[in-house]
Amino acid sequence: MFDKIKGSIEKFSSRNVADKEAVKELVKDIQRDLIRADVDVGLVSDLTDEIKEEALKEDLPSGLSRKEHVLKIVYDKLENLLGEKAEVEVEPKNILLCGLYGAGKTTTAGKLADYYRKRGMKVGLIAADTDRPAAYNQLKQISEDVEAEFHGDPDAEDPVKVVEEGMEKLDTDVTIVDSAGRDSLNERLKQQLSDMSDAFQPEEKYLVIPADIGQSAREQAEMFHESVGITGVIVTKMDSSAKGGGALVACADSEAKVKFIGTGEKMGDLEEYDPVDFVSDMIGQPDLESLLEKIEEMDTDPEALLEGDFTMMDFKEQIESVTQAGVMEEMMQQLPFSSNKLPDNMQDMTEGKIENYTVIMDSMTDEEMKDPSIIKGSRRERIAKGSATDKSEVGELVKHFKQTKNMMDKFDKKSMKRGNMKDMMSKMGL
Ligand SMILES: Nc1nc2c(ncn2[C@@H]2O[C@H](COP(=O)(O)OP(=O)(O)OP(=O)(O)O)[C@@H](O)[C@H]2O)c(=O)[nH]1
Ligand SMILES: [Mg+2]
Repeated sequence: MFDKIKGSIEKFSSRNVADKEAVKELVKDIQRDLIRADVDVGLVSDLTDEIKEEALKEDLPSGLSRKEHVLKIVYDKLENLLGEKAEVEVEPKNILLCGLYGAGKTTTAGKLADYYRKRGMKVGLIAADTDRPAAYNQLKQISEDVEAEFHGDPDAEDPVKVVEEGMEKLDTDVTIVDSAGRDSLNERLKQQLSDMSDAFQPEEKYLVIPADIGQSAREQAEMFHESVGITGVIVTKMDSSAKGGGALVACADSEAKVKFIGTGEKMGDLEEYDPVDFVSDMIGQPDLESLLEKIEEMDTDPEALLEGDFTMMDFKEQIESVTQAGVMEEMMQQLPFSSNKLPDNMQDMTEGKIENYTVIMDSMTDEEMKDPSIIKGSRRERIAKGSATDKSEVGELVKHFKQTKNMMDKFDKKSMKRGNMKDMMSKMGL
């Protein structure tokens, strides 16, 4: 789903104008992408209606282009659809895994053990799937792979007894119980999970579900939530199913929240769930970065913006370094993509504009260079006259400076001063 939406957004971004037609097409594309990922049709329809309405009807916030405005709306709506980021505390706890046949419980038990061990916890695994004879060996092997302590009994028939023995034997910070699967959540499974819970007193009860069940994840999550009291969901096989998006959205729409996702068969293939990551990846990091900077800037007091480290003097130096010996062209050539993916304010840095900026800054007083926020009214007029430019160009430069400053204050100032644009670009993930 995420790859597909990314493609649709890229298609929209590469258009010259974000007119009604372009927005309509983007909405149609996203609609198709979401439905293919098995996202509930009702949710898709609500989401795309909202995007269309807000993207076309709302007044444009000043400082944002129509295209940026649309992207921001899409960003917000998708993030909303995908629910909340997981809060995962690394602290001693008992974790009980449950779920239906083949969901990925045993593999996930190993992945969680690996996750907590790498974060300094002493971990133990308990093999409480007494139904399937091979389950014991599978978990034993996994615990050796991830260097976790292990307890199990290949001949045991009562999983509760195995759990109790395991708790006696293991002296671990994080203890994880792998339970048996079923075709469905029947009375026997409910009873077994409830008895194990009573003995084990787990802080976390995670339901493991595979991505390929798509939107029916919602029903399953709610059923387990009601009868077992799960504290979260782990969605596995995100790497091998096109329906992962549908499963994540379905869980976000339920009472049970996604905590981790499984992204492969290896023990390291477990990630904390973070919708922002997915969405940033879809929109494209450089676009998103400049977009969020702009929005942040609009919400901020302009005076406060100028108090940071990066000054107009630095800006001038930086601009001058860019004009030297075609640094700009060289930089563009080294980038792994076409210039239309650059943040707007970089893309606009044509040679002519850079020259103009230099002339305008030459007409500013030291006081104005130190604190460009005072450049208003008559000062702006004087500078425009002195540099034979237009008042609007002076305003544009100040705005451009603020945007750049906002961005620069996040990065290493020294490398900026050296005019090391490449370094800066790599820091921005460009
Ligand atoms: N590609 C991929 N495969 C996974 C992932 N998680 C688990 N698997 C595979 O899914 C299959 C079933 O995994 P198990 O961990 O045995 O599932 P289970 O829920 O314990 O199964 P039962 O105990 O039989 O109910 C195995 O072949 C795993 O390698 C994942 O995130 N990605
Ligand atoms: Mg298993």
